[in-house]
Amino acid sequence: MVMETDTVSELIEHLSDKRLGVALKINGTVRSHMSEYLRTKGYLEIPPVIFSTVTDPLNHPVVDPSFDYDGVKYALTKSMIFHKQMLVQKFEKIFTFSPNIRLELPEKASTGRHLLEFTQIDIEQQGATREQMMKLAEDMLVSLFKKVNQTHAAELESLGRTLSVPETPFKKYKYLDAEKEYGPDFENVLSKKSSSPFWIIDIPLDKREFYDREKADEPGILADMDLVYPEGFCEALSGGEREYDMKKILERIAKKEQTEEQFKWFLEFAKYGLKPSCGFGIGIERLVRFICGFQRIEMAHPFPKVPGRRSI
Ligand code: ASN
Repeated sequence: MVMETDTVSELIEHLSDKRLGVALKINGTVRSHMSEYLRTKGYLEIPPVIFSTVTDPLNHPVVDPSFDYDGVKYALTKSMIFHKQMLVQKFEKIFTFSPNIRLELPEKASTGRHLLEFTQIDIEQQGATREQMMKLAEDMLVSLFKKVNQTHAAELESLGRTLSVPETPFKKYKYLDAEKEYGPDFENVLSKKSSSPFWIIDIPLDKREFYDREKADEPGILADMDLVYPEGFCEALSGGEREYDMKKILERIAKKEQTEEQFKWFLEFAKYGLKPSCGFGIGIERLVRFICGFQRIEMAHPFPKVPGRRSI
């Protein structure tokens, strides 16, 4: 396969597109509003981790970038899940704007919502339940959409976009029920036919990594949630309650045929005891894309890196 390569003239054209200017202004409002919203509720903002000995295995195939420094192998952060779980032991309510590198396979280019480099706002709370965190996400997004409509009415109009403020609580679908009714592509199908964001909950254990907790009353099902944007924009957020039982963590790693060595420093930390927590992450560029109603995510980033393309 011959990969397409970005040219400087394409970059100049992209940087000159008025829609990018709108997206960047809205990106600023998204960050400042969510940051203030969370700080007011007692969440502590922590700096991002760009590389580490341990990162999220992700449960889907990506190319893994890593490097050796002074005899230690480091990976670029795919998500700060383990760092969130470590920090939340001490600081109880945390959030971060976390740059993530996920070198997705070229076929992901067609989704219009994957970038190899993006930022997520990643939140975690000690002792919280999934339901509490779902309410936090709903209220925060509603508050953000109101703010964006107030602050950026003229800009949204210039894009021909009407941003509806959804009613809460958002609709919930159980993963297996949705799959049964709408088939394997249920997220896309439901997203296209919905006019308001909705939740997919109770995700089967094999679909996620060991750090998400199995429901006590439903073996094989995780206390997880994904939020899906309407109008075909698809996934907005993923998260869940975390596994804190060391025995179960080790069983889940073995079940996936992963090695304890892969997660060594997190597992050593976990031996001191983990408290229950729950959290989620929202991709910022996907959120900006949804707010602006862009067909593709590239318009939400000045230097978009698209799977299967040689980017500048
Ligand atoms: N941020 C997600 C979470 O909190 C993890 C991820 O991005 N893979 O569950």
